[in-house]
Amino acid sequence: MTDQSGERPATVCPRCAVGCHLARPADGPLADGVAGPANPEGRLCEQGVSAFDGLEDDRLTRPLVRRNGDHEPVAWATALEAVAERFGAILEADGPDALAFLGAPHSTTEENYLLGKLARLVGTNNVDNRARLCHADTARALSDRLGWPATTGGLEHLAAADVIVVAGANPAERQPVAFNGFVRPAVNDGATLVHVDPVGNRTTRLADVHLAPRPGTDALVFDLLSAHVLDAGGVDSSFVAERTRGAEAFAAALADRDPDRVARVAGVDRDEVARVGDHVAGADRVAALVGTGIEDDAGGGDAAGGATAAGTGSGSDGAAAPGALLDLLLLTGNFGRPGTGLYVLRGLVNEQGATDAGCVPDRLPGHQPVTDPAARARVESEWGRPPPAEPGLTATEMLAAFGDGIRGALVVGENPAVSKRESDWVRRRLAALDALVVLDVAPNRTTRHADVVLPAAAGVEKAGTVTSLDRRVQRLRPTAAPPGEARPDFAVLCDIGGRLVDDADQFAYPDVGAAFDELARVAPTHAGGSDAGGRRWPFDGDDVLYRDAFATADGRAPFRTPGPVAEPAEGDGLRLVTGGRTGEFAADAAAVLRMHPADAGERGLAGADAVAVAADDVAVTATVDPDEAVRRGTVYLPAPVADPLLRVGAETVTVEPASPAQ
Ligand SMILES: Nc1nc2c(c(=O)[nH]1)N[C@H]1C(S)=C(S)[C@@H](COP(=O)(O)OP(=O)(O)OC[C@H]3O[C@@H](n4cnc5c(=O)[nH]c(N)nc54)[C@H](O)[C@@H]3O)O[C@H]1N2
Ligand SMILES: Nc1nc2c(c(=O)[nH]1)N[C@H]1C(S)=C(S)[C@@H](COP(=O)(O)OP(=O)(O)OC[C@H]3O[C@@H](n4cnc5c(=O)[nH]c(N)nc54)[C@H](O)[C@@H]3O)O[C@H]1N2
Ligand code: SF4
Ligand SMILES: [Mo]
Repeated sequence: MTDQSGERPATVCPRCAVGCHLARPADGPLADGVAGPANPEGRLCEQGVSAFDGLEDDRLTRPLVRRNGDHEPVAWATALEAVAERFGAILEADGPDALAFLGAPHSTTEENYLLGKLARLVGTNNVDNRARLCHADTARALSDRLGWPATTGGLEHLAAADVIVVAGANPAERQPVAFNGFVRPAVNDGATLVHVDPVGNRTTRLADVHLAPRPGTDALVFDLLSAHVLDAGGVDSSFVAERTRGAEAFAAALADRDPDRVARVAGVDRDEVARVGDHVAGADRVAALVGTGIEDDAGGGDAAGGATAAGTGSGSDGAAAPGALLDLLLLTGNFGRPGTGLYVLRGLVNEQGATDAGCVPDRLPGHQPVTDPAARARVESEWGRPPPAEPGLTATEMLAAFGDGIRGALVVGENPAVSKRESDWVRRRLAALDALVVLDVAPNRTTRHADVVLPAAAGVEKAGTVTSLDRRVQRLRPTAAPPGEARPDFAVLCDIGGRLVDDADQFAYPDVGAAFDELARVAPTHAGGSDAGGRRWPFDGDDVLYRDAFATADGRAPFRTPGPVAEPAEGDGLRLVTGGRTGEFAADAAAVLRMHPADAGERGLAGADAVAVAADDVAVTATVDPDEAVRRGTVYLPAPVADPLLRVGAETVTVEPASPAQ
C-alpha cells in the first residue's frame, strides 16, 4: 500500500472511522488520497486532506514530571520510574481497584489490547474508552439482541439496498467519503433514502423523505413503522418464525396503541409515516444507518453523554430508539443479506477496535463477558493469570470516583477535561487524584493536571491496526518518525506494563504483530486473523453478519416489548438540538442559529438578525438562519457554539434579539 508514485507509504486516515487510505503529502500541506476499500477512487474529505496539517506544531516531545508544581522535562527512564512508583504506592495502599485506565479510541487495537491487559494483570477491570459511549445505546441493543456490538454489513453492500434509513446522523458531513461513495450512488441507482432527524441537514438534501420527529421520540416513529408493516402485510413471516422470538408480544403491544396519538406525541404526520412504511414493507432490502442523534442522551442537554456525578454509563433503559429500529428490521427480514442490517456510524478512527480489544470494564477481548468461564480461561492461558471476575467501573463512573475510591489514573489519548460536558466538575475530579498519568500527542487541558505526561506518536507515525465503522481491520503504516522523544503508545504501554506487573515477560513483545497474534488467540472476533490486513472480523465468518443465525445462545433475535407511550413534557422555550463536536480539536463553526421561519416570525426575527440564545443565566449569541427543514419548536446550533449551554445541561432555550448594549 503506497501512494501512486510508489514511494510514500500509505496509511489509514486518523480523522474518522470510515477508514480511507491516504499518504503524506509530497509537498504542500494536503494529504494525498490513496485508493482503499472505503475510498476506492482515492477520495478524501476536508478532514482527511488536512490529516497531516499542523502535525508538527504543538506536540509533546519529552516526558514531563511535576516537581514543586511545575512540569519538568525528564528522561524516559525517570518518567517511567515515576509512574511505577506512584501507581505502586496506590496499589500497595488501596489495591488495584483504586486505579483507573482510560483509553484510547485514537490508539490502535493492539494498544487498546495492551491497556486492557495491563489493567487486568494489575488486578482491576476499571478500564474503558470514552468514545464507546457515543453510540452506547446502539451498541448495547446490537450486542444484547443480535450478538455483536457492530455494524452488520459492509459499506459497499449498500449498493444492494432498496431503502436506506438514516437516523440521528449526518453522514453527508460527518462521514462524507462513505456517504458520497456508497449512499449517494445507491440513491442515484434508485434506492429510497429516508432521513429521520428533527433538523434537516446536508444528508436531507439527498433524501426522498424527511421525517422530523420531536427529539427523543424516534422509538415511537420506528414502532409506528412496524405497526404499519404489520397492517400492510409487509412482515417476512418465515424470517420471523425461524430467526426471531417474541414477535406476537411485540405485535400485540403495538396493536394496543392508538396510532394517531403516537403520531401526535412524536410530532409526525401519520400519512407520511405510512408512506415510509410502504417503502419499507415493499422493499426487498432495507439498511439503516444510525448516529449519535438516536442515543438516549441526544438532543438537548447532554448530546455527547457528559459525565455526571450520578454516573450514567449503564443500566438505563436508553436503548429504546435503536431497539425499535432493530424490531423494524427483524420484522421485515432485513438481516443477513448484503444491503440489509444496521450500520453504526462510528466517529473516532478506532472506536470499534478499542471496544473489540476489550478496553471496556465488563468485556474481555472479542466482546466476551468478564464473567464467562471459557473466555476467562482463554485469557488466563495467555496472560498467566485470570482477569478479575467482577465488571469494573465505566469511564463515567470512574471519573465520579476520582479522588474518592479511585486514587490514580492512566489516561491514554483522551481529553476528559474537555470532552466531558461538565468540564469544571471533571477538572476538579482530575485534580483530586493522587497520581494522574497522561499519554498524549499534544498538550491539552487534561495534561495540565497530570503528574506525569508521556509524549505519544500520532496515528500516522505508527504501526498497528484500526477497525473501521464496518468492521474492517486495517493496518497503519508509519509515514514519518514521531517528533523529539515521542513514542507509540504501544512501546510506552509495554514499558509501563513491564514495571507494574509481576510477570514482566507479559509485556515483552518483539513487535506489534506479536500482540495482534495474541489478540487473535484470545478474541473470537479476531480468530484466524494473523493475515488480517484489510479483512473484516470475524475473520472466520463472512462480510455480512448473521447470514444463517444470530450470535445469540439460541441463534434467534428477540423482539422487545414496547412500553406505554408517555405524553411529551412540554416545557417553555425552544428545544435545543446540536450536532458536530466541540473541544479543542473541533473545527471552527459559524455561530448560526437555524430555526423554522414560523418560530422566527413569532419572535419578530428575520434572517441574519443577531440573537441571544439563552438557558438559565447562560447565553450565546448567533445570527438567525430561517430554515423550513428545522422542526417547529426546535432550534439547531453547532455543538462548538452551543457548548456553554450544553455545559449547564440546557434542553430548551429562549431566543431573543441580542441587545447591542450588553
Ligand atoms: N467533520 C467532522 N466529522 C466528524 C467529526 C467531527 O468532529 N468533524 N466527529 C466524528 C465523531 S467523533 C462522531 S461521534 C461522528 C458523529 O456523527 P453524527 O452522529 O452524524 O453527528 P452529528 O452531526 O452530531 O449528527 C447528529 C444528528 O442527530 C440529530 N438529532 C438530535 N436529536 C435527535 C433525535 O432525538 N432524533 C433523531 N432522529 N435525530 C436527532 C441532530 O439534528 C444531528 O443532525 O462524526 C465523526 N465525523
Ligand atoms: N464538550 C464536548 N464533549 C464531547 C464532545 C463534544 O463535541 N463536546 N464529543 C463527544 C464525542 S462524539 C467524542 S468521540 C468524545 C471524544 O473525546 P476524546 O477522545 O476525549 O477527545 P479528542 O479530542 O478526540 O481526543 C483526545 C486526545 O487524544 C489525543 N490523541 C490523538 N491520537 C492519539 C494517539 O495515537 N495516541 C495518544 N496517546 N493520544 C492521541 C489527542 O491529542 C487528544 O488530546 O467526546 C465526546 N464528548
Ligand atoms: S471520511 Fe473519514 S476517513 Fe475518510 S477522509 Fe474523511 S475523515 Fe478521513
Ligand atoms: Mo464521537
